[in-house]
Formats: sequence, structure tokens, C-alpha cells
Amino acid sequence: MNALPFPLADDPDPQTQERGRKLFAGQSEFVKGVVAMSGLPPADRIEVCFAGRSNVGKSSLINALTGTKGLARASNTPGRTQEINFFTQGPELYLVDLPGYGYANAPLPVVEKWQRLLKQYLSGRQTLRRAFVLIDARHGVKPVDAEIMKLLDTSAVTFQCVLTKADKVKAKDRARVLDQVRAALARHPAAYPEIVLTSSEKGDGIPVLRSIIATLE
Ligand SMILES: Nc1nc2c(ncn2[C@@H]2O[C@H](COP(=O)(O)OP(=O)(O)OP(=O)(O)O)[C@@H](O)[C@H]2O)c(=O)[nH]1
Ligand SMILES: [Mg+2]
Repeated sequence: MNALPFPLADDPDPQTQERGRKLFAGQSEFVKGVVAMSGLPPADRIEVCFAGRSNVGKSSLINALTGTKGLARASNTPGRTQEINFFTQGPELYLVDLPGYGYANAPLPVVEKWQRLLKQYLSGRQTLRRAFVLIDARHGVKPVDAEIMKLLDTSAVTFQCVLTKADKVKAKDRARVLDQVRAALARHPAAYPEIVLTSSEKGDGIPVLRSIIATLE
């Protein structure tokens, strides 16, 4: 038994892993980029969203999950994803790529506009089943991440922490960052009690995350 709070997600049993594989074997397509609540596609299926600081790897993770390289644009330029981008995964699921936050050079009015939209989206979307909050496995939870987690606490949306870029973290730093992340998550009632460690580059954690998404209803 793992007595730690916020353990790393276990490998799923073969049946659950197969559900995840099947779900993501389906076709994925870009639907639209949204800049206002009025532009949201119809809430006719469940959805999960990916939040995190600019450059943490949201778009890369969506590409890795769907197995479609250029689907969500991934770039070296922080703040590239400026809209709420909707992707279908098969007929039953939306994957939602949120604009990155914490981009230092963004002008204040832009930041405020996105915060407002994010708040409206997170608290107003009936079909949103889980928010994945991506945290760089080298850096841990930063104050801007804690802000988003606070927002999620008040939005009644369960969020799950996904550590990204696992291939870039040295073994000796991993335990320290995990401790920091666990301590930060413990302050948030909306945090799902399990962490997923991923590398979009190497594929680590991708089948686990697919299975987690496949079991949401
Ligand atoms: N080594 C490594 N690099 C990664 C990984 N995931 C993403 N990257 C790199 O990190 C950079 C940013 O990735 P994106 O997926 O564009 O990040 P984002 O969170 O979508 O960024 P914004 O859209 O600006 O908010 C790119 O250069 C990616 O190639 C990973 O698992 N391992
Ligand atoms: Mg992006």
C-alpha cells in the first residue's frame, strides 16, 4: 500500500489500459479556437482540459495523447496558444488546450482578459469532467500555479496534477520536486489524490493518462 498522500498513478489493469488505448485510437481533429464563452462548441460530450504555465508542455501532451504530431501546435515561443482550443477525440470526448498563464511579457489587459475567460470556462462548463494542471517536473508548483488551483477549488472542478518533461528531471531532483508538489496540492480541496508523471518526448505516463481519461464519465 502506498501511504503517501498524492501517490504517483499506478499502471492501470490491462482492461482499463485497453479502454484508454481504444479511446485514443479514434480520430482526433481540431474543432476551433475560442476567445469568448459565446464561441464554445455545443456541450454535447464530456471534456477534459489542460492548464499550465506557458511552455509547460500542454500542446505537446495533447499531441502525445492523440498520437498526432502537429495537432496542437507546440512551440518554443511561450504564450503561443492564445485561445481555448478544442479538439475532438473520437465522437465522445473533447480535449481542451487552455492558453498558458504566467507569461511574463504579456500586457496586463491581455492577462486580465484571459483570466476572466478562464474563470468563466472553468466554472461554467457543465460537461467539463476534469482539469489537468500541468507542472514542469523540474520546477514544481509556482505561485501562478497555486492561483489556478485556487480558482479550481472554487469552480467545483476536480483537477489532477500532471508532471511534464519527466525526461528532463534528474533522479536526484525528482523526490524533492515531488515533495514540493505534494505539499502544494495538500492545500487544495479540489486536487485529485494522484499525480501522473509524463514525458511527451519519450511517451512515459501517456498510456496511464489515456486510461484515466477513458474512465471519466
Ligand atoms: N524534453 C521534453 N520537452 C518537452 C516535453 N513536452 C514539451 N516539451 C517542449 O517544451 C516546449 C513547450 O511545449 P508546448 O507543448 O508548446 O508548451 P505549451 O504548454 O503548449 O505552451 P503555450 O502554448 O505557450 O502555453 C517545446 O519546445 C516542446 O518541445 C517533454 O516531455 N520533454
Ligand atoms: Mg500550447
